[in-house]
Formats: sequence, C-alpha cells, structure tokens
Amino acid sequence: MELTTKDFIKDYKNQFQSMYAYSYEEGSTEQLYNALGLLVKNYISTPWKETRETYIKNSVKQVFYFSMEFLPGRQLKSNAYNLGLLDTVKEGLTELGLSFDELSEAEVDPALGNGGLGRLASCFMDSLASLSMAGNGNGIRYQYGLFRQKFVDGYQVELPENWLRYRNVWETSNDKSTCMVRFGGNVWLERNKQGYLEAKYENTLNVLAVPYDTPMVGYRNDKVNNLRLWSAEIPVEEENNYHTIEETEPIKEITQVLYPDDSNYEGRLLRLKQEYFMVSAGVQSIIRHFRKYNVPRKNIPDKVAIHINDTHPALVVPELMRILIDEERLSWEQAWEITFKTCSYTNHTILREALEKWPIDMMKELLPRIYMIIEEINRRFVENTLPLYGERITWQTAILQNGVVNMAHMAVIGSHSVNGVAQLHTDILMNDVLKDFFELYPERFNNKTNGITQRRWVHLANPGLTQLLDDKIGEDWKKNPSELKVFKGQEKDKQTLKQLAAIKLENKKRLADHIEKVKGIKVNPNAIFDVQIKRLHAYKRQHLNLLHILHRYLEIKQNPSVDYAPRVFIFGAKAAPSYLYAKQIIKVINSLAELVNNDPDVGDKLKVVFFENYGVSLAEKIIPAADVSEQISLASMEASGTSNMKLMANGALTLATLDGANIEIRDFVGGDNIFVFGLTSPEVYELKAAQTYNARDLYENNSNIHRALNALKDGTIPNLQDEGHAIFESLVHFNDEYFVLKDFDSYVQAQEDIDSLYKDQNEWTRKSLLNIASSAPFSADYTIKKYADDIWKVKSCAVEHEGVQPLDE
Ligand code: 7GP
Repeated sequence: MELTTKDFIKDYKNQFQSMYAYSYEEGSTEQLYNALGLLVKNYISTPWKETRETYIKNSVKQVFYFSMEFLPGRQLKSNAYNLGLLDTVKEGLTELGLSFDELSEAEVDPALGNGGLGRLASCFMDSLASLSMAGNGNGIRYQYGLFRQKFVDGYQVELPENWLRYRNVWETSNDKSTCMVRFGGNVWLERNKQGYLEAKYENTLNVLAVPYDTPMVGYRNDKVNNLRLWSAEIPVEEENNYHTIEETEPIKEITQVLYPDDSNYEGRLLRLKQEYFMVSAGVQSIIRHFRKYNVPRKNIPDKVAIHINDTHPALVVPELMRILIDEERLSWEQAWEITFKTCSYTNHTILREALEKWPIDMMKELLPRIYMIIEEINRRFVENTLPLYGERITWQTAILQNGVVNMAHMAVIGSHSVNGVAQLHTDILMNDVLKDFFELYPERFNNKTNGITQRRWVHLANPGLTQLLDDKIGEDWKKNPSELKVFKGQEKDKQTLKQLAAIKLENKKRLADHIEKVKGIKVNPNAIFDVQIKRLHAYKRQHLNLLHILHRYLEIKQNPSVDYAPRVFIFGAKAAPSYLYAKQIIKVINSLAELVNNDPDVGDKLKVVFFENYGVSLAEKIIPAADVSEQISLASMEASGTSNMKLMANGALTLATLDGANIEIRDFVGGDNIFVFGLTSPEVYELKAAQTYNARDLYENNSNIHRALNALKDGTIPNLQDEGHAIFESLVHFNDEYFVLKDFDSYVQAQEDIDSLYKDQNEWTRKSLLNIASSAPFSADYTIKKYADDIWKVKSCAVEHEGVQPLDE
C-alpha cells in the first residue's frame, strides 16, 4: 500500500490524540504502541473488507483451518512489513523521536499454543494469505496463554500469562456473528408433523460463543484473511439466571486456559468442552453463511474445506452431521457424503500417549446428541467393514472401543484425506500407527511435509541475511523461494562468504548482548552457538545434549588443554507442568550451567545458557544467531520438526538423527552439509522388536558413559536434590526408553566433527550458504500449495478493489 512519511506522521498524531486526548510526546511506551497498532489496523481494514467481499462475490472455495492452537507471534512488525509500510512507519517514528523497535517490543506475544502444532498453524495462515487463498483460522481465544516460565533455583515455575491485561489491538469482537453452543441436558428424537425425526433438548447448558477476528495480512498482495477465535460468554437472555460470580464460572472457564500439554493427552472434561465449543461455533458459522447466501447444501464440499489440525477438532465430523441432519433436514447418506468430502485430517504425532481417547460416559453426558451420532457413524462403519475385512481389522479401527471414543479413528473415518507432516512420519502412519486404516483406505493417505514462512523467519528476523540475498540474487526469492537455489552459485565466492560470516557474527553479537542482559552470562561471539529450542520431552532428548555437555566438561577438567572449539550451548524449552521428568531435566541443565559457567578451568570453551520462557519472539532472536541446530530426537519419534527448517534457512548447520523432516533436509542439502548420527528409524524398530537392548551394559562397559552418568549423582553437579538420580535411573534401571546411551558415542563423534569443521571458517560458511540456498523446499508456501492442490482444491484468488459490491449486511 502507498503511504508517505508525512501522511503517516499526521495519521499517527491524530490516532494517538483521539485515543488518549493528549499529545504522543507524553505517551507511555504501551500507549505509543497501542496507537501504532490501531493505526496499522486501520490501514488493514480496507483490504480486509475488500478481500472478504471478493470471496463472497466470486463465491470462491474457502478453507477453514480448525486448530486448538495458534502461535502468531508479535504482529505489528509483520503486518507493517506485509503491507509494505515498514520503512515508512520506521522513518515516520524516527522523525517523531520514537523508536519502532522499542514500541514493537511492547507488544505481548500471544502464546495460544504449546509448540510446533500451533506455530505451524500460524505459518499456514501467513502463507494462505500471501498466496491469495481464502483461508480462515478457527480456534479459541484463551484468556490465559501458555504459562510464563520462570526459573527459581534452576527449577521451572509456572506463572499465569495474562496476555489480555492490556488491550489486544489486533482483534475485533464481532457481536453480530455469535453462536449458541449447547452442553449436557436430555436429548431425544421425536417425529414432527412433517414426519421428520426432530432432536429435542431440555435442561441444556447454553453458552454464547463470541467471535474475535484478527486480520491475517498477505505479503504485498492486498489480501487479508481472517483468524476467528471464540470466547465463551453467558447468553444475554439468560443473564438473569446467574446470581453470583461463582455461578458464571462453568461458562467462563471454557475459554480461560490453554492446556499446557503437547504430546500428551489427559481426559479432562473441561478440555472436551473446549473442543466441542470451538468446533460447534466454527461449523455453525460456516453453515450460517450457506443459509444466508442460499447455496444448495450439496455444494458445501465445492465451497468449503474444513481441516482438522490433529484430533482436537475431530468433533467437526459429528457436529457437521448434526447440523446437516437436525437443522438442514438432509438424510444420513446425503449428510455423510458432504461431511466426508468436506473434512480432512492431519496427524502430528505418533506418541501413543498423545492420541485422544474420550471415555464414552463423559461424551454421552456432556454431548448427548453428538454421542448418538458418533454411535451411528460407528455402527455403519462396523456394518460396512466387517463383511469385507473381518473381525480383527474392524474392531481395531472402530471408533468406539473398550469404553472410549477413539478420536483419531473418527477423524480418519470422517475425512477424505489423512496426512502426516514429513515423509518418514507418513510412512510410519501407514505402516504402523494407522496401518489397519491404510489397508481400508489407502487412497486417503498422503504426505505433506511441513514448512515455515520465510517472511517472519528470514526477512524480518534476519535483515542482514535478507539484504545480502537481495544484493546477490535479486529480490525474486522473496515472492518465489525457489529462487534461493541461485545462491548456490556463490558458494565459492570469497567475498560473499566473508559477508555471510560477518552477518552471522553480527547476529551472534546481538544475541550475546541479550544473553548478558537477561542471564548475566558473558559469552564469546566467536564461539560456536549451538541451539536446541523446542518443547522439553524425553523423546526430543535434551538429556542427550546434557550428557554430552557433561562429558565435555569432564574432559576439560581432566585435560584443560583439550582441543575443543569454544562453544555456547543454548536451550529454550518449556516443560508441561505435570511432566516431572522433563522438569528434572531442566533443573539438571540449569545446575550444570551454574557449574560450567563459573569454573575458571573452563573459560570460553564451554558456556551453557538456558533461556526462560521460550516462545516466538525469543526464537526470532536466537535463530539468526545459531551455528548449530540440534535435532536429536530418537529416530521415528519426531513427526517433522520445524525449528530445523527455520535454523537451516538462517544458515545453521544441522546436527541430526534421521528423523522427521531431518531426512528431507539431508536430501536437499546433501549429506556433506549436515551432521548425521545415531540409529535410523528401521534400526529403532528392529531394536525394539528384538528386545535385546541393555542400557546397563553400556553404562558398565563404556567409560565415557560411565563417567558422565556417575557425575549425575555423585555431587559433581551442585544444588541437585534427586534430579540427577532420576535421570540416571531412567537410563540405567529403566533401560533408557529413548536409546540415549545407544546413540551417545555417535553423537559425541558428530560433535567433534563439528569442532574440526568450525576451525575452517571458510568451509563452514560455505556449508552454511548451501543450507540457506537449499531451504526453499521448506517454505510453508509450497506446503500450502500442495494442501491446496491435493486436499482442499482451492486456488489463488485475485482481490478486486473499489467498486466491489458489498453482498453481506
Ligand atoms: C508437533 C510435532 O511434535 C512436530 O514434530 C511437528 O513439527 C509439529 O507438530 C507440526 O507438525 N506436534 C505437536 O506440537 C503436538 O502437540 C500433539 O502434537 C497433538
């Protein structure tokens, strides 16, 4: 969009004054930020409106991405950037004596997700808008985001993240689009005068779903999509039935907290309420649109694609059936055909403990009508499957099993497409986790390897690299990431390599300053910055990283002149509050950091930094400064990973097991430009099947392992209670579920290879360049194009400006 600095300055002064009734010169940082955010939102409002009108006018097919989690990160900078206004805004503020960077740091980072799944949803929203595709997000406006993590004595402590305490300038509450969601009560079917079976309800708990819309701004294409987050409120007409604050609690609590668990499932009633609340409101608002424009219901699959982001929104299947049958009066067969063609499902984990299974009794009581429909879906499924595939497959794939509703089974049965998020992960779904379904419906299965948006993770997070790329290969890569491969041509250019190394060093200096500021630790910017940033989980093996650091420390103590390249090990990770083992790992890493960072024998050779409260904004600071990307999950366990992609795009070299998307990263960048170690996925499967693994043997016979493990419990690491013992026990007594000890030697070897290579700065930077140049396939734009072509069948849509007739209202 076009805007002069002069106009911006005028607009900004007016905006500030109209909000606060005094001059911006007297404003606090928060006020200055709020005024700027609202002004940028004003600029967005026209393309936002026009986009919506264009979709309606052209009746384009729209995607609704249903997700319990979104992690958009701060939006001021990215919105201004995508609109093409960032430079103007920065200049204007400078003229007013204000700093854009300072103002943008005042924005609270909405933590409405746990980790990879939520961040992927936000990368997808960015790509959908940037590709001019009609893509809407549907989720929950949690009053509290993921907990704020603090370390006290090295222990994780969880504090509430009251992100809405200050106003959220990006959202618009949309009172005219509320929906009613019903829970509990009695439900029965009654034949009415026209002969229809009608669902009758009594004594239900009625909850008003209020939508809050947030613009999702496309990159320089005047396209703005919608992220709709629902908040639970008391229906106005029922306000008089509530007499005390306590009585209103059961309603308000529905959208109060985000469950701070990824990769784990707990059958909590409130969580089921959240899932149905979000699903029902989302589906109702879609169908309302069809009623309004009088679109024949059978055309729904041509006009709408509903995506089920992991099983959390899988109730979409029975909810859509309910509305089509009970409200739209379609037959079961018609409703099923529409539902099945409309829905698609992505699985994000193979961890058994993450697969949702709701007790039937709970489902029946909370969602009686929905449960009736699930029963019927299951009955028909069994009826059709049994004669063709026999007992074993039928009962193993049924939705209702042993007193529970299996949500993954419902999602697969109710969707025309089922995908994993990296090739290996999809293979594992087909051959293991969902193998019986693969036999029933091979045509539904497909792979969609994850991707990330370069706009946030390179253009904005790493302006130095972005400028270098612009200078060396032109600006086309920004719209068309495949152009990045042209950068390979510079691999031998000394000048380019020097510039690239200088940019990395600058980024590292900036991070080093930040480390000193927030952690009080002085680190050497010329050291290798080695980064592991992701949720804390045993399968991700932060404790393998920990054991290696401990090993290095002990080596240095034994031989102070050992030839290690200086290294800073950087961690960012939250542990689920109930996940004791993960919290113990955090504590041990923090205590080890304490020991290592203060030992004069160690000096620059080793520093350990564990950031508090890892999230999107912190990732934006860390990633551009990384040299080494730790992707060390046990092969077969990490569905894809996405920090691997962000780090690669910023020139970090990957240290990886052949797991998730690491395999594809290796394939694109070439085996010489990545450090691979450890068991492969087939080897892991084999070793598990053979049941011959004996971790104690490794402890007893491998001197490095022996020494490091002993140091966990002999007082070497200060200030531990039993945390070191707990890790020791899990590895030695409980036979090391994630084969940490098995992979230890090859991990240590790979780490030494990293040291050797780093000594040859030219060669290191050349490999770094090749990583950047090979990162295009991991652009979310490509991922989204594949979803759009293969699953959703949606196309890019040019937005019409001016003179578009508003059809809605
Ligand atoms: C994550 C996976 O662990 C990660 O490998 C993947 O890159 C990411 O999804 C995006 O696909 N899963 C979750 O965050 C999660 O909560 C449990 O999964 C449902």
